[in-house]
Amino acid sequence: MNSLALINEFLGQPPNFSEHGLQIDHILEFCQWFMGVLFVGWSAFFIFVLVRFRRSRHPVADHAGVRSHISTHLEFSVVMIEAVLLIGFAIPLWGKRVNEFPTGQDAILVHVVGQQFSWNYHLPGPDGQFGSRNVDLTSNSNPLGLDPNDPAGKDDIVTLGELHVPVNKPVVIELSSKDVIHNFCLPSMRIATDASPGSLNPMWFKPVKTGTYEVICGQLCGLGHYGMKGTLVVDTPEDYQAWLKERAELAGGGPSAPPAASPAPSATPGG
Ligand SMILES: [Cu+2]
Repeated sequence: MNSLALINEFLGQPPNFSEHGLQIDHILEFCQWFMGVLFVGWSAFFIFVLVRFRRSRHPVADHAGVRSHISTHLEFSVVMIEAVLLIGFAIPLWGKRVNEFPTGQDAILVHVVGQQFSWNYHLPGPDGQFGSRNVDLTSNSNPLGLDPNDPAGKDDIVTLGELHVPVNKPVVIELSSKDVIHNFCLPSMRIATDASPGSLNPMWFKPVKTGTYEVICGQLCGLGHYGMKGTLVVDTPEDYQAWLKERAELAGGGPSAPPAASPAPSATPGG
């Protein structure tokens, strides 16, 4: 982490391992310091007023009030700094996240489906095409309801709990949910998006370092919410290909067998 990110670190923020994360950290760190300065300033002013205008010294109220304009200037400065933060930094960064989705062959596309209380991952397999899903086909051995009659879905990879992605490649995730609203949160990648039933919510990030990182659910989604954790493994390109091959072999059960590579999802709280 950036050595200047003292407050971020103090508040327990894990180190950043995504390409865009440093910009978010800078804004956060600046906001923390700015709020700290405002807190100390306003607190000092409050104590000063309590002492300076105490009853024993001012038994009669002064109805004219403050004549100096210093507080107006101070408040205007605070508004200006906040406007610069919002218009100059936060909105452009947000605009880049939502408008500049990576396209083309380089990007990895993964469908992530939340459920109480785990994360399912759906990858297109060697053909690069996602098989269609039908909620009526959902079962313990077919957690995402993959249509066994769709040829595009024959080689699809479905895993539970652990997702692998290659390092230094943009990863686009399309999120949905089987039950309630969850939130696919990758603290180390500085990104999180809601997973809502009935809609496909996109998000993207670019991991810049190999390693194993935590996936958490960022929405209070039920009794087992605290245990709704997953793992994101950022691999070297070789390790990623090996993982893909291994999962594809496990999934390749023939036309009649939908991918059943993952264990049955636990529907019990805390599972
Ligand atoms: Cu959840």
